[in-house]
Amino acid sequence: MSEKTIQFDQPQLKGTITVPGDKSISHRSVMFGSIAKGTTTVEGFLLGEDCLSTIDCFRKLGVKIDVNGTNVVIESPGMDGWAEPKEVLYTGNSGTTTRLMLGILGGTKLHTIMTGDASIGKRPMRRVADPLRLMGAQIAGRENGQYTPLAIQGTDLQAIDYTMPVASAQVKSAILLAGLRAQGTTIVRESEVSRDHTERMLRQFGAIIDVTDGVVSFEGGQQLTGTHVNVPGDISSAAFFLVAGAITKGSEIILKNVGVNETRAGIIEVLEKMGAAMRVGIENEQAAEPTATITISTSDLQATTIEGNIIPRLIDEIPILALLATQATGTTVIKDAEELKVKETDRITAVVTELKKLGANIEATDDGMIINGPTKLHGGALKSYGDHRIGMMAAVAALVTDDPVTLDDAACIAVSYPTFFEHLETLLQR
Ligand code: SPQ
Repeated sequence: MSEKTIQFDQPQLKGTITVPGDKSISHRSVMFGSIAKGTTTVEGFLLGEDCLSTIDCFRKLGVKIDVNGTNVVIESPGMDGWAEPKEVLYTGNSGTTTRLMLGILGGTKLHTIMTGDASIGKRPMRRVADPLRLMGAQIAGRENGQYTPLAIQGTDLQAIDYTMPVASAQVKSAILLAGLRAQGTTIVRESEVSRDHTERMLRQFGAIIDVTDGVVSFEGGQQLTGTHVNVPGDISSAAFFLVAGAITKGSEIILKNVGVNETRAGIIEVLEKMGAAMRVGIENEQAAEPTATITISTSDLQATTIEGNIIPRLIDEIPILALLATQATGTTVIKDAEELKVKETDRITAVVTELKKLGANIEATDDGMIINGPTKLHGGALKSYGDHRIGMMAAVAALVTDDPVTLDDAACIAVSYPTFFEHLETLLQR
């Protein structure tokens, strides 16, 4: 545990930061680079703990991965050349690593065991294991494969036509990755579109894939070819500074290199709807993953309703949007977000409990929360529950509290944003 007291005296945030690499895309760059035979180079890789867990797993499978700052070089013999690991594959705190690896490992010829930290041990895995079993995958684990540790005996797979019961990019991606090795055409049907980095990267690595009206389909047995991946900045990390800039008096922040893939950029729409003083300059619309420079200033915010198919496009931003709503005029309603309950912690309970400690007028509902604002927040002793996004929400809250915020475990922030406090320091006007 690393307790941290966060205190600011009439803070103002000004200046420019370049947001670190996207976590979802960084994971996938290593996974795809390891599946492909040959060399893949990655630029802008996120050196967060979750992505380092993914690298560690593939090294244990015999893939050569060199990390030099945020540049990564992957040299792989291709999936058929992977070695059966002598050790357990440790996925740390990373749901993405655990769930996507399950899809990848199911179609190898290898026996592997995967486990993670205490939080991973509580996160549901049958949402992935069940469709993979329909493809023929052999997966064993606690409560019939619901919880880690998971043992996977790789085998031949058959394609499936699967209708997603929940909007989840991890479930979709695990099936698509297993589909690479399956016989036949794998089809995944989504009623609400989740982040599509896997589909985009499949194309980047040379696969032919069709995406029409929420239906993803592609032929198994396609070989991937090593390539260059440019990882944009993570909009889920940028979100903390977008909100910090909007709620902290006398601020103007420029965020560079923010990934604005439309399946991730729901927060921009919400900020616009709430009246944020923000400019979004898109730079390379044609890139595999477009980016933008975003400027945000102190804003006069109005409450809003966040619901329906925008939820998967901003699911990880809800903790920080809840804080934003405490500073907006009126009642903000967040619904259709029950998926928050199965993240690193139950993010509905965690957000409501912690913001209440600061004096927020916020109530939990079954599928979200209701927040009345604006409220003057005071200080307090907050818990992160080991969840990086709750930790960063607490730190940003300290910008608008009149007393210090003490955070029980600030180290967990390194999961996705190891330079978070440095960036905050850069922006603070002393
Ligand atoms: O990897 P992990 O731990 O699941 O990370 C989180 C996060 O907040 O960083 C969720 F807790 O992001 C997920 C995201 O919520 C990353 C992800 C992906 O890269 O595919 C997809 C989302 O999860 P899901 O369950 O909706 O597919």
